[in-house]
Amino acid sequence: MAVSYPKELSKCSNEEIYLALLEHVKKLAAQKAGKDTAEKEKKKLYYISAEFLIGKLLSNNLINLGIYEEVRKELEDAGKSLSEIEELEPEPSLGNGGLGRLAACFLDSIATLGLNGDGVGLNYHYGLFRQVFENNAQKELPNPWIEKESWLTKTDKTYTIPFGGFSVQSRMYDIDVTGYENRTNKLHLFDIESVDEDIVKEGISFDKTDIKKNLTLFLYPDDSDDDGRILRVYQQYFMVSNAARLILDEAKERGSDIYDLADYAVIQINDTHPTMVIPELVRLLMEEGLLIDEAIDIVRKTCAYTNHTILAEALEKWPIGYLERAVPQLMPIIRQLDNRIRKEVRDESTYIIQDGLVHMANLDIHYGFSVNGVAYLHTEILKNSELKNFYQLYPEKFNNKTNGITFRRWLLHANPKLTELITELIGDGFKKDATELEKLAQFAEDEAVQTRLLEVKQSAKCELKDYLKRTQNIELDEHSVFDIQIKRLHEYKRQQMNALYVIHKYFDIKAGNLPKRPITVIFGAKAAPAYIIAKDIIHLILCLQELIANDPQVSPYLKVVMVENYNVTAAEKLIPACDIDEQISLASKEASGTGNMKFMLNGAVTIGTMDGANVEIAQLVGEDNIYIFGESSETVMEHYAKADYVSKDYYEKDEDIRRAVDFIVSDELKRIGNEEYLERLHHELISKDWFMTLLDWRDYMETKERMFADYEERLKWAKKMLINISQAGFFSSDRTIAQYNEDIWKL
Ligand code: DL6
Repeated sequence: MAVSYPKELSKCSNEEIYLALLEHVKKLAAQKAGKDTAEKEKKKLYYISAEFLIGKLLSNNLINLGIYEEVRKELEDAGKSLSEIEELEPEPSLGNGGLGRLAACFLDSIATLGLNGDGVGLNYHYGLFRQVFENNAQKELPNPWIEKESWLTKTDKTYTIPFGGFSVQSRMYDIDVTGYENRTNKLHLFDIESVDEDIVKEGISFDKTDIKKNLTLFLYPDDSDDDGRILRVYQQYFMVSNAARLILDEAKERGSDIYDLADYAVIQINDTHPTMVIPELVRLLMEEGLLIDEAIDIVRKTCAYTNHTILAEALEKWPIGYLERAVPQLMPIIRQLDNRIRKEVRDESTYIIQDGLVHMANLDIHYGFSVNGVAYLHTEILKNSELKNFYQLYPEKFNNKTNGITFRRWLLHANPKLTELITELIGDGFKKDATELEKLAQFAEDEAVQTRLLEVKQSAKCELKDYLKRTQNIELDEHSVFDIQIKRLHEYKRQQMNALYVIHKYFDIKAGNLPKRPITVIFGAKAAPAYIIAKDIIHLILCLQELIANDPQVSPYLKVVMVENYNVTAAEKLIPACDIDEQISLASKEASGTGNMKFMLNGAVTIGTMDGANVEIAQLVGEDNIYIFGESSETVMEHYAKADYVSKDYYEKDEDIRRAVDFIVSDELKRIGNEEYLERLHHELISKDWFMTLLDWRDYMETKERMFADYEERLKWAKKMLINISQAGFFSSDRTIAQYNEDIWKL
């Protein structure tokens, strides 16, 4: 089927071409969806998630439908550029970070493996916020992405969703999820028609109490007050009530008599945001005439839970009062669920209701049939420490599913030149079976291949330079080392440690110790609007960026770049161009990380702690090909247990640390920055430092120096890059999804 352009291709505007391609892809995808569902598979997976960070879809869909090259060539022949056309596509910001991007990778792999599984979430009009920088600080703005013509298809599916005192009418919108040369599945996004985008005033503030107007406006609305938190409960219930109704409807259509629901549906609860699906499904089954014990029994066989964090504060606990107000129909069921546990289980720490709070993860673990962590170390920590009491109760439920990424987006699409080189060296089998990348190891000592790999990297660096110049007016020196840290801003991820290194280097250069080659330290991160210290860290980085750029003594050797509004599109440019990848979380705190996988796949070398999936990467690539530093997770957990970490001790005994930390409140920085923010961050670091920045800082700094020295041995470095790429196959989300299916979903 040919694309139908409105006029001769060379005369079309980019916008006309974009719209024609959008239409064409939707038609092709629909054809494949039609064929597959006609086969009527019995059991279906529902992946419920508050976030789906899907990124732009055009190229990805063209690749998955097998027509990318054909379309690109046709456009090129007519003097048009597909990458320029892609720039017109707005990026949906339906996610915050790794958790949402993982959900998007999973949908891609589910369809690619030919599995019957859809995503279910919410159609946020303004997504997460759009980040802009003003006065060296983050400011949040709405991030609209829904245009008249978009990937969304309005469906006929609507439900009446009851809340305390009122109800709303939902509507389901679908986005096609194309598998790589395979079936098309769906991402179902629920919405209500009464949402009013005009209620948003000043940045992203709006009346949080007007639920009919604000329900699906933003992902993660500000939860610094009761109204904001209750709004999250409304959103979560709206998501799961719609999901549960859809699941029941579709199961019946496929022949279920409801009693056998578990043979027709399996639900993956992605983090605790969708947890209310458990009581809601029980409630809906009871409305169908089932007894509560029957309903619970069915739900227990249907729901599985993925844990994505060990940060206690990130495990949701909702006050009973919120639930009674927003979703009063659910509280009696939750109480019944809790009472059953109280009768069966002695260990009070596992109860669902404690001190007036409903512990969402506890509900998942008691009433789900599977609990998984997202990397080996993370799952071990859950079993042996954070969720130990649950593990003792239900050892059979716990399992690990190390995260993965889709190579279609993060290699084929993001890095066509590397894809081409790999294909030339080992054929294109790796596109379907990522473990074939191991064949690259045979070229590890091949100088011609090493040289070509360095050329590919250089060209990606030039592309990033063009992209940042064009979109953000940032100047990069493509001959400098690109040292990149891109991820959500959180103290446990320790961007502040990297910033302290920058300060150290600044002093070094001032003292005449010049690096062999200029260094560009690139950050990309959004901070949650109410997370004050995270915003202070962004402020520090922006101030350093300005200070160094204006210092003629330092700027030829060191540059700091904070990319504005870091998102999937920016990541697709940054990752292929990266030399040094920063994965420097405090050991035991990063559940997995998936950026680390994307970077290694694109030939970056990682500096990291033994945390999350770094542990598995280190095992695969060996110690010569990753730079590990810092205290182990055991030591860190011991410090927490004994409460014996005192950051001030490190500050006082290490002169370099003290100098770097004190520079935060120096006159030079205060002249550019906000004194209050800088003082607050300084105070936090020396009086609290909950994520132990100063504990690991010296080792970090020394390891980084070693890395910069090694970087100068270009061919040896290229060998490290090659080994990283060759070992990345394990981190394909196709492997992860195959394991979910084999152990949990059994589709
Ligand atoms: O599993 C996906 C992703 C992991 O790779 C990250 O390590 C982890 O931080 C993230 N978890 C969350 C949940 N909340 N918190 N914090 O986003 O999940």
